[in-house]
Amino acid sequence: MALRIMTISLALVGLAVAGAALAQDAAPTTPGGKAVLTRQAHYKDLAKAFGGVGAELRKDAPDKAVISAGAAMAAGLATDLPSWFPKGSGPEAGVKTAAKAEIWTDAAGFAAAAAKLQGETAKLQQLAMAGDIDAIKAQARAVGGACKTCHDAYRAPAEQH
Ligand code: ASC
Repeated sequence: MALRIMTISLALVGLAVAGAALAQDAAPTTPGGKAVLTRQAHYKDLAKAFGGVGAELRKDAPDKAVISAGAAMAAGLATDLPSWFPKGSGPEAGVKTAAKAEIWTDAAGFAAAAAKLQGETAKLQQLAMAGDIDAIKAQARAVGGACKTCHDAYRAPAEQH
């Protein structure tokens, strides 16, 4: 009897935990929460565009048209990137986000990091159109460096996402 009640209690606790997890993953309704999801979708597009360039560069005969298209997409997204961080879309948004508070408390530093990405992706786009694969590869590394510099300072480590 006691065991049975305990089993039922444990099952209820399990349901409550699952319910809380569901509640946390439910679509956000606040502007900040919505902005987090929009931002994450933009970053997926950016990773796909830049990742596509990298994948093409690793081929024996990279397709310059594919590289140019990916570089143009990445440069366009980088231009928009500062608008993905409205106030209220940080750790206080109430949804899971890796965006650190420093994005807003160190707004000048973040703006500089975004400008760096814009410069490096614009350069990648130009070199992609020029078509020298070795130069494009070197510049792709510079873009990756701009991603990393910003992530190191302004994005929480993966285990905290
Ligand atoms: C990518 C991607 C990133 C960056 C980063 C560079 O392709 O999705 O977040 O490059 O890994 O350090």
